[in-house]
Amino acid sequence: MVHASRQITKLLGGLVTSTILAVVPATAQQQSPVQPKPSDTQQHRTTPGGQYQPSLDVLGGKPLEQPGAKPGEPVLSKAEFDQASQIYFERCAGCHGVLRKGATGKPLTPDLTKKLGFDYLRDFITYGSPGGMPNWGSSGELKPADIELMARYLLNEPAQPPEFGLKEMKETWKVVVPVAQRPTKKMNTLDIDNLFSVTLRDSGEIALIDGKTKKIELVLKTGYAVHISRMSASGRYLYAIGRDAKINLVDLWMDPPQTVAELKTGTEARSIETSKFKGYEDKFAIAGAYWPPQYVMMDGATLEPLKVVSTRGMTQDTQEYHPEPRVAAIVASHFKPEFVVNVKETGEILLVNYTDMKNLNVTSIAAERFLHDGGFDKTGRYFLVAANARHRIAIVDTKESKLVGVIDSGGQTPHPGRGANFIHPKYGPVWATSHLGNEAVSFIGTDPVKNKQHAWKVVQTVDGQGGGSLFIKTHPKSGYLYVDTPLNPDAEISSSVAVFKISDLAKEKPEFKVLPIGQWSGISEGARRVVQGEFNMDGTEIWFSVWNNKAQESAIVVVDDKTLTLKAVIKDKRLVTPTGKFNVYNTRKDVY
Ligand code: DHE
Repeated sequence: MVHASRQITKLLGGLVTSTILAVVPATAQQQSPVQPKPSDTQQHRTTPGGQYQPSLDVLGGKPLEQPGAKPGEPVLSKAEFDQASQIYFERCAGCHGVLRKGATGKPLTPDLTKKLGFDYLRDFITYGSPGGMPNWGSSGELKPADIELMARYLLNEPAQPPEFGLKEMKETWKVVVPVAQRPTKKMNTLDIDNLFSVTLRDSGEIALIDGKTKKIELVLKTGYAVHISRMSASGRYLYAIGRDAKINLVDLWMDPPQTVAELKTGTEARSIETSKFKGYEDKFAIAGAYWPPQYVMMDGATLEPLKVVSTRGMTQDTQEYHPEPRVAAIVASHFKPEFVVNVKETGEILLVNYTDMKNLNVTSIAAERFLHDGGFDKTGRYFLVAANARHRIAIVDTKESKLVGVIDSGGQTPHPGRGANFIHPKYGPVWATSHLGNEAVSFIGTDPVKNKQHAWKVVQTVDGQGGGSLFIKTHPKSGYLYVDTPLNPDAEISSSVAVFKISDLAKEKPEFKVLPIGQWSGISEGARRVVQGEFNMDGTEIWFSVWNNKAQESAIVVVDDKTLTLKAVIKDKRLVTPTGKFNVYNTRKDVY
């Protein structure tokens, strides 16, 4: 499975213990002053939550300037440095940070690593720890020579990847079709609102698939491994962002739709959104970056970068400086001309007002660290976001611009995607999340007016198939709640989804039905991970990706929502590694 190794990235979690002893000069040959505890080096299995960490794929492939070795530090040749940097950014930086200052994993700056010494580092990388550090050596993921190299690399100063400001962005900015040359009305016969934009992860493309005929209308070249697609408020424009922070702006009115502008907003990115407040429809776009840590606001029709804002700053709780707080989910407020920007490492939720970019007005809400993904409640007023490594959900009132609260999610490592909204038979309107770390599926009351006693509480948790869930989905017209489990270690579980009947949720132990989506796809090879359900526009069918690696066959399986039976299988040699799917209408209207 292509992404398995990329996601097993939790390196050295729990490495720096409180038992750091003496300061000693470090060389590759010296004896370690501290030895890993036997319990720390025992063979362990990395949890799905531990596996699902960012791999900075693009930074890993970029040339970096090598910091000179200080006296006592092991000297690395240029080739060794380049190889170690690639391993570090692809597998370690997601947890330990680009600058090694720590994130969900411990800091690994030389002042700390030198105290631990070469042997300790080598053994930890080899055996991992039950605290979350993968056993890179004993699992066979890294060879002994790579591990020795990494232990030496960590005794040196970290390399600082380059910044990416307005000047660099402007150098990448291309308006392929100027606004004046674009059509003034829809020129094609496509049913735009029922189109699905499907990420073809490993081919660097998106496919536009008709929601009714299931025909692939178009495959468009994009940046590297598009993460999400979002639509402008009118539905005319589609924005896709690659992991390499390259944005493609597609005009869906053209015949055929085509990329009309491009821009790179950094080196690594995962999020994009467009202005939705009345009077600002289609006007602005915003992209968040993992590296450099910043967000960028752009003209909605041309992608001209207008304002770049760094997210470097203090953590919300301990108020310590963090040099690389990544930008995770971004949504557009329906109540104010604001973007809701979630900053992972500082735990601040920023309400960025886009009416005056020169005198930028940002409301900074101290929420919880490790914000990742989330969505609105059914009224579109409250935004619920997972602070995944803290097992909590932060809730923001976008009308009043304030924090409603931060609550325990009811499970381990919540991962809602955008979540799922429905009327619970006992508790009224709820928003749901599943979890990466265990089988819990939690329902949080979202109606502070008619169901005040249940609002902003986990009113119920039910057991799904197991841990390793990434996305949960329903639709206002559906009577079912679908929970995927693509990262579960059991192949049968990762290739199927659990479905709860919403009207059964009042029962003490609601049962779920398992849909064997991988099997329904008719594909017999590969892991057939089933990921991210997405409804069609009228809420009658739900589409799942059957995600195999690049060399293998993948598919999209369409399920009839009324009967929970197989409706169609979309197979095509162009469907390379399909992952996220974004129905134009549901995405632009925040229907989930
Ligand atoms: Fe995602 C959403 C980050 C791995 C598929 N992913 C998001 C969002 C963030 C994010 C911040 C929310 C965007 C928003 O709402 O503005 N994802 C990350 C990572 O940092 C992580 C853990 C590791 C990495 O290196 O990227 C990661 N994500 C994955 C995958 O491996 C997935 C399954 C396949 C892939 O294509 O890479 C994946 N992420 C998705 C999808 C969404 C998403 C499909 C949008 C879901 C939705 O319904 O809105």
